[in-house]
Amino acid sequence: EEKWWQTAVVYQIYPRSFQDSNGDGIGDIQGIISRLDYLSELGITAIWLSPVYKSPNDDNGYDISDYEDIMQEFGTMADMEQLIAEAEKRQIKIIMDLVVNHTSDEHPWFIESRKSKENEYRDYYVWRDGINGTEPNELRSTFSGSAWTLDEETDQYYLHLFSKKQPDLNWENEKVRQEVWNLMNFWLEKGVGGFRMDVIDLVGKLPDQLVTGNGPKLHDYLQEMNQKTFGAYDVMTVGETWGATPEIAKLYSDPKRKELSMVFQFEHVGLDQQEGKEKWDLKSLDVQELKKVLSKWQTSLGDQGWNSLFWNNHDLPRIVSRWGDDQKYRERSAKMFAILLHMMKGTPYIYQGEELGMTNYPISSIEEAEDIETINMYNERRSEGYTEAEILRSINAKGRDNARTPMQWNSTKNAGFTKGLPWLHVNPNYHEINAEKELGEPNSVFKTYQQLIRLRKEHPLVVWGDYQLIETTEAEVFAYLRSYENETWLIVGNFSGTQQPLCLEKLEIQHTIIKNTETVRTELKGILLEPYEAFVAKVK
Ligand code: GLO
Repeated sequence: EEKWWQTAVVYQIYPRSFQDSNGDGIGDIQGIISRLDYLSELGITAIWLSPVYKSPNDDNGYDISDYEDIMQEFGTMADMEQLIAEAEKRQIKIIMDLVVNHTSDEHPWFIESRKSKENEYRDYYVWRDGINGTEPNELRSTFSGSAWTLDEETDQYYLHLFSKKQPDLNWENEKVRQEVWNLMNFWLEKGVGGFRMDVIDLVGKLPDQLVTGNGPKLHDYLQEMNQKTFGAYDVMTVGETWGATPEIAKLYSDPKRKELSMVFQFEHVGLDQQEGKEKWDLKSLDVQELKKVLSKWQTSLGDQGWNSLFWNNHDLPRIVSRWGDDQKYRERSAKMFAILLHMMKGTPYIYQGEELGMTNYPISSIEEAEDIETINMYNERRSEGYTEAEILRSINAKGRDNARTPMQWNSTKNAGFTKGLPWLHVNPNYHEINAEKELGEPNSVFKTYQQLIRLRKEHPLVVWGDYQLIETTEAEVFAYLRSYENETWLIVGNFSGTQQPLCLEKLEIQHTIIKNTETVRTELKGILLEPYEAFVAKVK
């Protein structure tokens, strides 16, 4: 049975950086509403909204102090209801970011919990005694340092797999799960189109056994969640699952198990990181490996799952700067990434500004960083003896601020993002790269995304067709076939800044469907691809 989210294209909004409407330098909900027509024009059918709930912003909204209220800088509940209604008028669904592995330490539950060992909210969180005056064990926070912080009030440690201001909820406590179901139902009743579930693979943790991801009760909890909340609604749910393999993905998304619609897998975005180390420990991408990993995901889920397709999100650097060329071949390489991904099987996600080919923002000193993950890592590595230059290289390659700079709307001051002082630096290349300019050009990156979305809507082959990787002589040429009911499309992308030979003896081009160069391809035997060239052709 076909689901609406299988044909959807999702656009991720990071509200803080999307559009400011009141001049405080921070994006807001009215700003988003004012840009819905732009999103309609692009053609997307759902918005994944990064958190808009009340939050002290230690981690830009991923630390929530009230799940049923809106962050003051972003607006009010009335604004939020208006956003849902205005989006619906344009056939766009709103997918809420569900951050329930942890809350803010300013959430009333935690304020109560830390008061005394006897408090009725004590067991909402994970409290342990220290051992010989130090942390209960060696669990580490994703944002550097120990995952345990001592709270003087009761002389016990609480667990936080992220920042100190993000205490982990104790999902073993039935009352905690009931609170989560309640808040989810609150949003479902408001008419949202589903949930993106932040680090959901962590909620079954067993901290005493050093188990964080994929704990033994994880899937019981998700089945319970499905029954108690969205199971009765026609919504989409996507879990953020960092370590997922295809086998693990099926546990979440096999329709028979009644858990989630799909998960985000991150295997491909870990390929430029040294084995067993942190994301900051860089290595260059091997395109052959990328082809292998993406193809494995394309072919292994079968009817026990559904892929989510993405290069970018608010945690990742911009793809054109990361694996493309953000200078000479910026537009062409941005389109190459778009074509390769949007022709795959699954639900594509576009992160704000990706459709313009927005680039990373290079920083030259730590003072320019805003992100807590980056700042904590910097301090930790400085104390461990890394050089300033080494650390800055990692930050420029992988830091989360890269993708969080304000959306580039036009060439007026601050790229049209705000009339005030932007909370984070605007990339100075906004005169070159902005939405207004790209809407006016026939061959912009925006137009390529728009065309790709249209192709997905018009051709069932793009949604349902089988996927087959083609072995090419050159490692840097990514080629695959999609086929559906006697029709076959060939998708080719050159991942390098130099010409690359391609020879496909058995295929004949019937006509080109989309491309990113002037070159018109009529044959496939012994051709030389242009740098970053990509095209899609109907073949036989
Ligand atoms: C990635 C999240 C990230 C949050 C973290 C804590 O892992 O998307 O942005 O900082 O999950 O909520």
